[in-house]
Amino acid sequence: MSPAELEKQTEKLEIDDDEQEIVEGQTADGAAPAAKKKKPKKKKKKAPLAPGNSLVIQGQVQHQAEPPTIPVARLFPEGIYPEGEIQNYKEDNMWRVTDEEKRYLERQEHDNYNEARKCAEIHRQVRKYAQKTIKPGMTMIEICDLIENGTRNLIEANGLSAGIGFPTGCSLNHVAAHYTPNAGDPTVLQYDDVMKIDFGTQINGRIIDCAFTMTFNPRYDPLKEAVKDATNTGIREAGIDARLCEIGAAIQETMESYEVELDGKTYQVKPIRNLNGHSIERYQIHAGKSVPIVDNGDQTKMEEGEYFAIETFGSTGNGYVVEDMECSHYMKDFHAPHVPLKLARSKQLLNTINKEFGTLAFCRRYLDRLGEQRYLMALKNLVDVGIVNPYPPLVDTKGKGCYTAQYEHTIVLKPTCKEVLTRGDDY
Ligand SMILES: [Co+2]
Repeated sequence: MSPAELEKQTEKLEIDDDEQEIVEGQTADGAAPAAKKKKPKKKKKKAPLAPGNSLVIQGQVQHQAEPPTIPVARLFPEGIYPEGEIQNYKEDNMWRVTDEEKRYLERQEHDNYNEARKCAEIHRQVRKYAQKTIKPGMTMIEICDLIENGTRNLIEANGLSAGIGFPTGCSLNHVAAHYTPNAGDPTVLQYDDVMKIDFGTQINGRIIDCAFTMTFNPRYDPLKEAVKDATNTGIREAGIDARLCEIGAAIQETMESYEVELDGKTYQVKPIRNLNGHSIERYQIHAGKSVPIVDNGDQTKMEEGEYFAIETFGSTGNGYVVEDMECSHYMKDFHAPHVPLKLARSKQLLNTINKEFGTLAFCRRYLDRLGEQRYLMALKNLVDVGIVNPYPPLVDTKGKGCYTAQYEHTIVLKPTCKEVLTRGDDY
């Protein structure tokens, strides 16, 4: 049974249960003949918290609204969010599943996992609406607004403690990553576009980083399939003590086993060899370890407790990206030096950045909405002195036939098992 079917069935069972409860309620009101013996109250089975958009609360099925506006905290009033997909560790680490000490350690972390699961649930609900709603003809700004407003509503955005994790990537075609529109960008989504939607959510700095690819022309389906499979390969190979280069090699092998035909030409899908997954820590989207998507010889191992974004990119171009186009993404350097700033405008802009984003990534549109104006010189100054780093779009070969796709999940290497926090019934 697919997760979607399972969820539907669970929901149906729960509704049946509730109907029964209503009947019992009427009996208690004295509406039924007194002779009727009251049935012992059946212990209500708790609904499994399946990832999805609905939950049964006291006989009501609560659904997310469209567009998404209901804070997830209201859909999960007990404050317990659905677990992601659990994958057991392999071979040498199988003992962890039942080990008492590891189970104890894992229980200690419950609140942290729950926070990450809340972020992941918001991602699932927002992307479900995005996948249903985004159509050719929309501007890139409309697309980002839809996703970002959804995130802000569901997470109850509140400065640094909850909100958007990083700018919404909506890179098109040969552009693989780090494109989001700046104000006035007139770009309109086309039927033949390949768009990577890469957006994030964060609570107390715990960032969920998760991405998918949207296309409308079915000719790209094998490209998407290749990358989805490659990302799932990376997730499967990830684990405590797993070597990064071996994960990369497995991803590469899967990716390259696919071909895609475009305009009568056949392309072997290539991994974009200078793009990586990455470890994530609080308020630090790239925490130091890179997860390659080719065999790069890196012998570094993954470790217990680490969070990773496992992301892979497939391309029908060179399989190599360079920086190009106007920059929209910026982020304060996590180890930014303390530099005395000469320009008052730069100081003021840095105050805004510290207060609103800290070391989280942001884009020019986020400064615009905070009311910042004519900030480009000050921003350049902060870049020049090394406090802020720019992240321009990353592009593969421009030209006919170059398209790139991406899939990404956030996982956590818990003491007893691996949890794919952002898994949904879509990918
Ligand atoms: Co990422």
